[in-house]
Amino acid sequence: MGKIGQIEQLESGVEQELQPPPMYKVILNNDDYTPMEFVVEVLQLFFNKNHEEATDIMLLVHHQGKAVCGLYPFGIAETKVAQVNQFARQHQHPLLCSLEKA
Ligand code: TYC
Repeated sequence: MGKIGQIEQLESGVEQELQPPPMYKVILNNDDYTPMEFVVEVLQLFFNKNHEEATDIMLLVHHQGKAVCGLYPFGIAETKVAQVNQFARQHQHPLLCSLEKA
């Protein structure tokens, strides 16, 4: 067990704040209708990927059904999911972004 874990076990309470926040995976899910180039644009706009990285992730989703596009604390993950789903709806695409505990 690491040092921070030991402190937490000895004196649970204030020291809990030293723990890193729980992280959440932001997931892109495949569908049959969203254009590939739109997904690449989403990955560049919301997840700071370059065109090559974005294309690789998009193809992973296309072939596997889903892929992780980023790992964030809950508030940031939740905001990314809402922003991506709103952006997709604005453009009339069914693209679905979701969240899983890491
Ligand atoms: N499967 C889509 C197509 O063939 C492309 C796609 C990729 C859609 C990734 C969603 O998250 C996605 N146009």
